[in-house]
Amino acid sequence: MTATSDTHASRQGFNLIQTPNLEMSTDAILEDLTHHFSRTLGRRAVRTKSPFIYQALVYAVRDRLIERWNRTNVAMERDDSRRVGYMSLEFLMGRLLNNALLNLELSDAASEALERLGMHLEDVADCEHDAGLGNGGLGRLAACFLDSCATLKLPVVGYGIRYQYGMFHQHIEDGRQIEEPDMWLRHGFPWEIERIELAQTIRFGGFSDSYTDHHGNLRVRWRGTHDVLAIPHDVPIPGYRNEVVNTLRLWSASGTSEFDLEEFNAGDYADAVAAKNAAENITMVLYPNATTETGRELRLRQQYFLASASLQDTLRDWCERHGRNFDDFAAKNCFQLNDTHPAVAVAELMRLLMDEYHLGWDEAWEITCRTMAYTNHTLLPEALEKWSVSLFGRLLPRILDIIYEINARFIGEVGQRWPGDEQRIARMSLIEEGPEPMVRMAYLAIVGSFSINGVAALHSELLQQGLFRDFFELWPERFNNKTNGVTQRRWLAACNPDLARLITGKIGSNWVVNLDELEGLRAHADDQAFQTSWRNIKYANKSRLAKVIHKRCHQSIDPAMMFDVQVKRIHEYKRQILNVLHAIHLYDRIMRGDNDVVPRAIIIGGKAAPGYVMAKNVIKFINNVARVINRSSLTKDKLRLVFFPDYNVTAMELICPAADLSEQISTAGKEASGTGNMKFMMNGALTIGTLDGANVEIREAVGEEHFFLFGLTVDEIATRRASYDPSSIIAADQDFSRVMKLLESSHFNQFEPGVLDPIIQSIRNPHDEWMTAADFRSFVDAQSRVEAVYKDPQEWTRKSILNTAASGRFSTDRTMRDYNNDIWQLTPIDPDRA
Ligand code: 26V
Repeated sequence: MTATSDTHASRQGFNLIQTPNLEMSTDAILEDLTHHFSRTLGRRAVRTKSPFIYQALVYAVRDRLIERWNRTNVAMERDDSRRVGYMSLEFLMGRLLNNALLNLELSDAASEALERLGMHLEDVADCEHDAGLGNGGLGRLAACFLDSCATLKLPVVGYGIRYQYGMFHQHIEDGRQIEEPDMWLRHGFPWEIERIELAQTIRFGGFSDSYTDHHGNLRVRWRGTHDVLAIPHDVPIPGYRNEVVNTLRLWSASGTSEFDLEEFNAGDYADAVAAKNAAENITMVLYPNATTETGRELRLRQQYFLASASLQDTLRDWCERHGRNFDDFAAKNCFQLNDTHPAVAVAELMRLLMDEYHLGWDEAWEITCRTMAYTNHTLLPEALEKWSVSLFGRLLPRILDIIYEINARFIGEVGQRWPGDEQRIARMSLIEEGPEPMVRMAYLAIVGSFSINGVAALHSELLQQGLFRDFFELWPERFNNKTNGVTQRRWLAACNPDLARLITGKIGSNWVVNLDELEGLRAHADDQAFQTSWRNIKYANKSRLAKVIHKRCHQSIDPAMMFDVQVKRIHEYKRQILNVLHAIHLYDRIMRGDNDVVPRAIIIGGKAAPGYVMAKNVIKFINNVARVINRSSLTKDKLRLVFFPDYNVTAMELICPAADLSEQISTAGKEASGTGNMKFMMNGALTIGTLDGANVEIREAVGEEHFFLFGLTVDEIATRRASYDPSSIIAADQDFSRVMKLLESSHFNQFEPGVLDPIIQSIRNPHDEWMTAADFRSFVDAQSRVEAVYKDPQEWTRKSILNTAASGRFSTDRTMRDYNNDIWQLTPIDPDRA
């Protein structure tokens, strides 16, 4: 390609390394802020809470990021760095301003500049809308990974979708969830840079057709397609004070002009515009994770759109730098698949290499299997993705051909290893046979990947021994564990500044980049003065949260109460129901005149997928019980139950520094890892939890005496299931019987007959998948141990300090080092070397 060397030369010619960094002083920030406010945005009057001051500040910060961004990209090109494309349908970024200021060491300058205009950074930062491009843990994990990769200088590009509407907003009316669309782009997204010059064409529909090329080779082409343009929008991801700025590339769908013109010539102007609209639908909305959302055609379109755009982008860049020589492609590229959502990338890379770049099957397959790596995030069978063969054939006919061929060759391999084992072949086939044959996306991901990992030690073990057992027997060397983490920059340094300062005062500030150094706090766990400061900060954080709760829920809670918190998506397996049963038990104790109840505010928050009826019933249940408890004069200083509405990343930044007790109470074997558990621990909460997901490792790290364990183990759950009889468990337990009696006497739904029946039935159902009743007694006993410790503030504070001290290994810095050592093998970027 002649264009190749030109592009390369022009990039080299425009040498950005020579550009000096913009100044980081207060004066310089103020000057740029006013410049952007008046010139870029064309505004005059400065009003507090105006989104334009926020935007102007972002532009001033972005200018400083862009220089570092350019230098990072120049360094990666110069060194021909091996790189990773982290492919994810979700990046739950939250707000970006505070994080960018922290990482660029600009917080003070920005704050002072705004003070000179009579404004506070906090108020200005409050104008930022969360980038809620994710459902929960999986999406937030991807965002934490990006922060850690940039901080470790790892050349990792995030590839995702720029949804017009992110995670819906939640309102509560009559105790029920009401969804409202999240129009997060209404005032623009000042962090992004649209790069129309890098747009890619994505094909859908049509048919595949073989032909013979000029050299007499039999080839396949995909014809008669309906095409959509994928336009990248780049978001800068700054490392912590290290001159590196990585890229999150989000794709947005747009109609292609060629396609419009074709329709237009046929005289169907309106149809042409409608088709453009249909194209743009692809990136319109983030899908909520509910089983009702499975099998939806638009979701498969999103998945293929992301996979194809990202792979084409990587191949374009490769060819610009190396021409059409793919000898080193696998040595220089790796794609990490965040769950099976982008797993169609396995077949798409085969298609691109064979049909577009004319490699043979074997060569293309070797490249694919050496570049793809797959992370599994769930054991729940209903969450395992399958797409009907007929939908695949209609939407992506050429991709279906390739999947069939991959499967035929794979089945051949299984047959050689286990001759005559037809059952095993049927179990392992990428195609599930039946009246409606389905493509099993997890199996496609496994067959095409050199690495398959789970997200906590227990979860990875269960994958190998259960869900993926057959594959583990075939390729044990491909399986590994990578325990999740969270970034301490957002989840301690930024969200809990007072605690961060106290910690730094004791052990220095290096924990911000090496979280293991928190171990140094152990030595101070018994220090009375340190304990007092620690407790005072927690109290102040609780007061801050109490104020927000008062504003949003019109509910007063005393910061002296124990803050007992469960915030996460509403799902049956997470057992919010169990938490409410305990709240009812405490209410019952108070009503019986028990004066020993430790004053407690139970705070529950989370969204239910709009189509997940039972999860919505759970929200109604929480709110109904809350209304009764909070109205009683007897409970006034003893017990509050609060449903925190519209829980999101920004809410967690307020909530986790204020928690005393972290509820991690899923049925053992159901929560792959959990990451909220890690945020709470880092901020000094004690955990009450089952032996599930990363709880196991949290307990190990802090020591069993500093963790409130309860509930059946994975094995016990399996053994008990066969003879599970909730009603006899209830009858044999006085406390439980009283709780159920209150529930069943309509005490919490006096004027709403029957509304809680689904909840009651699920608790009493012998086939209750989540076995809530089985863990009631053990949970209540563990909560009594919590009360006993909470009554001794010194002991509680000591345990709180020890929890923070032991949270070092739950940094995504550690997680990313593990991925890099075992899977990616990247060399850090060196943007400073000329
Ligand atoms: C599934 C679906 C299916 C229907 C369409 C939309 C959609 C969106 C997401 C999902 C995936 C659910 C898997 C998941 O979120 N797993 C969580 O991953 C966290 C990070 O590893 C982990 O901490 C949680 O335990 C795990 O539940």
